[in-house]
Amino acid sequence: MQLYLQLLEKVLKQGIPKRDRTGIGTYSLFGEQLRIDLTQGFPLLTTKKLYWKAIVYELLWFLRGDTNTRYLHQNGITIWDEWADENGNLGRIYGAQWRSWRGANGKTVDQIAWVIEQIKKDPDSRRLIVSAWNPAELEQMALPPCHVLFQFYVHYPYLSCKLYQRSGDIFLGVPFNIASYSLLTHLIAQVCGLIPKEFIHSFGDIHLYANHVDQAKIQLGREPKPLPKVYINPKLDSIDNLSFEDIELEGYDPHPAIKAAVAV
Ligand code: THF
Repeated sequence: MQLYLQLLEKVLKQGIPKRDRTGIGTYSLFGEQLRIDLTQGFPLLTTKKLYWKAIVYELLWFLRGDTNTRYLHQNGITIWDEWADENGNLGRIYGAQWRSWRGANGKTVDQIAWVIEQIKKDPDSRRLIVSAWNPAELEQMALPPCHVLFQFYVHYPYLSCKLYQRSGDIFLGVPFNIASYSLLTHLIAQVCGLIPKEFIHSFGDIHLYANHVDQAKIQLGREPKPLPKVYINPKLDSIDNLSFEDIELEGYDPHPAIKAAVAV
């Protein structure tokens, strides 16, 4: 994950001071991109310990079409609590848009089922897209989507994925986002009979919060370790049968976690 560390250093050194919605203040760059080779190991940061269980359950939660923190809580995950209302609801965020986008005449679109079907039926399609950015429903979301749109690309027997992220919290969120979409690429590849190849991560505003600067420097002083590997149950044939046990992480031996406060 040298690429991530290089980008972290670049944002730290070249980011422009910028005010933001949360009032904390950031150092920010616009239009950066990471191109991650998924055949060289799984891109889970080794220079600090990431909470893998939270990454997996959050993705399973999106894929269930769920937008209430209950399921996350049942699995001990609290990363969405700051934005939820008193009943744990987050409104029409990722899960709702991925699995039941509301269209005209009350018709809903299951974008995940659709994109899997298209990858199988028409792998050369240039429309293998899932969008969480639904302008008509932004006001019904606790937080407008940060990871806005992703596209798959089949170069048989490989599958690649590109994500456009409008806003990226480089110290806290981005390592989660990289792992989450890399895992999604592994999962979609498995159910489509393909091999994960590249994850390309494009950013709009990528920023380091002013209260994460010391943590970023600690991390940059650490030596990366060999990447872990992820194995998906080879019998998994549908995204709707997916469970935590279908995903196995092997060989993750990171440096210790580094605490940082999340900006709300
Ligand atoms: N808002 C901000 N400011 N940053 C984000 O990364 C972010 N998200 C989601 C929505 N809004 C965001 C929420 N995802 C953590 C990780 C991911 C989150 C929110 C918080 C976090 O605090 N991680 C800690 C420890 C987690 C734990 O142990 O419970 C970490 O050290 O990684 C990004 O999409």
